[in-house]
Amino acid sequence: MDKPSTQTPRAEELRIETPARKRPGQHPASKRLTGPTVLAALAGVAAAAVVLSVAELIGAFFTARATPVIALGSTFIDFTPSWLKDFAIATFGTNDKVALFVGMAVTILLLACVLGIVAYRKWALGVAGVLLMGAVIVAAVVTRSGVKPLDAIPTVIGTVAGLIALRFLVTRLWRMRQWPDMDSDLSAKAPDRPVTSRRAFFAATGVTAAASAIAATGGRLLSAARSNVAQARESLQLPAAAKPAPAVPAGVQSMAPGVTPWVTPNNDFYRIDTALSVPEINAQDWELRVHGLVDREIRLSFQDLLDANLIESHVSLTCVSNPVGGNLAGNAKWLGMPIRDVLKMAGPQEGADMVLSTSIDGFSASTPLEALQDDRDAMLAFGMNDEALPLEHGYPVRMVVPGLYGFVSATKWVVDLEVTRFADSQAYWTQRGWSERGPIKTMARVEVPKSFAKVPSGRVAIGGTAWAQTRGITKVEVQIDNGPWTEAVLSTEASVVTWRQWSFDWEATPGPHYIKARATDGTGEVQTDQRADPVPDGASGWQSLMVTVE
Ligand SMILES: Nc1nc2c(c(=O)[nH]1)N[C@H]1C(S)=C(S)[C@@H](COP(=O)(O)O)O[C@H]1N2
Ligand SMILES: [Mo]
Repeated sequence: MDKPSTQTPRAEELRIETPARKRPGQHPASKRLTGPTVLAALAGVAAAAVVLSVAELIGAFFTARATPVIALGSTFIDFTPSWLKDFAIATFGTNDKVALFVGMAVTILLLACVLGIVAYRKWALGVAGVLLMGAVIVAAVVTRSGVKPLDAIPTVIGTVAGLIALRFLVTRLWRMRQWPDMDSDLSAKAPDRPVTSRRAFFAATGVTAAASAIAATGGRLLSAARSNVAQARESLQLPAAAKPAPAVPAGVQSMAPGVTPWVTPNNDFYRIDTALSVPEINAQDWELRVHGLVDREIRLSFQDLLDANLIESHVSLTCVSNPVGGNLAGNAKWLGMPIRDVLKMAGPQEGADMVLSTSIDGFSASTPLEALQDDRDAMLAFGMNDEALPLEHGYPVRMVVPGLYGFVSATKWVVDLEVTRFADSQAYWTQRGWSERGPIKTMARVEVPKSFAKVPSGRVAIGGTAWAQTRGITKVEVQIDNGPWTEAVLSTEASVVTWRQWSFDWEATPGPHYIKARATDGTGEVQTDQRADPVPDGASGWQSLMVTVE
């Protein structure tokens, strides 16, 4: 590609010196589209692709969370104010990560364009810009939790490669002397350089882009090949529980067709976390450190867990970000070791009232010590619905604490339990404006018919799911328009830590109608109609939906 400056330009490169292209005063849009600024921006984008893809390729040999895109995204997530997180979840649901990646791609693209243009106009300034970007990425990488300083190597190599690519492309732009509006500064810069054609520039850019694509794909394949965590998970044999889950009674499923299955299959279980790349932990390497206000600091291996007195039970998890009527809740059968037993081994000291659990990627949750010791059977779970915990749900080990929203209890990829006090430490979301405690609020959800559905008149089955973990559901009532609150038929209750389904037969008459539902928990308390946003400690209010009967 590259030619020494003494070589005469090839014929194809001379072809561009046609009068049509040089005629002054003729500035058709097509010409401006391939003007120097646009091409310089393109060079910047190609160079950025080199930075990211080379880092991805080299990164296959380092911690996955340390690649530039993941580290930048994760850092962004950590600095996301709670209103924005709330907005992202409300707007994009569990696609919030896709939205983040799209936002990042646009930002990186714009920055790359600017840096390309700057480098073309003033190379030294461009270099400074690229190095600054590299430094920002390195900072994002090395400040990730559980990431080692050496994990900065992929970014450093990527940045150097990006600079070389940028130089390679920008040099070609400088050598193009046919710009009609080239300023004198630039003409002075390249008085005796050979002329390069647009075609040569595009070829160089194409080669750069193709090389990036190959590097990125290679990096992906290489990291997949090097990771055997997924395979190890597949082949894990779950031991039997000393206290198996009670058989699920008949009749837990709502009689209304279309209501969500009572047990949520693993693949359909909602996923909420701050992890942009799912942490991959080898069960053999996993260790749980229990420390803080304890008599004895202890360390637990995965084998210790397998050998423990295991319990198994159905527990429904709920996310604090779930809006009224939302679906950030699921019910599964969990297998694990009671956290009570772990704490007993360590011996919590007088004055402790909280356990701060931390995941390998730095997320943390503050759970009342009490909730981990009482008979609700909080556990360190490694089995979910008769399978090893899926990677996205915390493999190899997560916490499951009945009755508390996930953000203060359900730490996935958990590696550290610090026995402490609410007065002394704060968890991840508490530092971002959410509550320090999160008991689950009583909630009735209408699942059929759907909001704004058109239904035929006559008998219509209304149905859904209600929850108030650890208190249980004793009543669900339905109100049509402004009529009386009428009791729905409750499905069988499996336990107070699982959700409970319900159904209601409605004689529907033509026209628009409003359906409302509310639940009563085991303490006799009726679900509040006081509307509250998810921030800081969970949404409340009655779900109300409109349907049209035809
Ligand atoms: N490591 C880690 N664990 C985490 C989170 C997280 O961001 N990181 N999010 C919590 C929240 S807010 C919820 S609601 C539950 C969701 O668990 P699930 O994804 O298995 O449904 O995980 C909790 N555990
Ligand atoms: Mo959550």
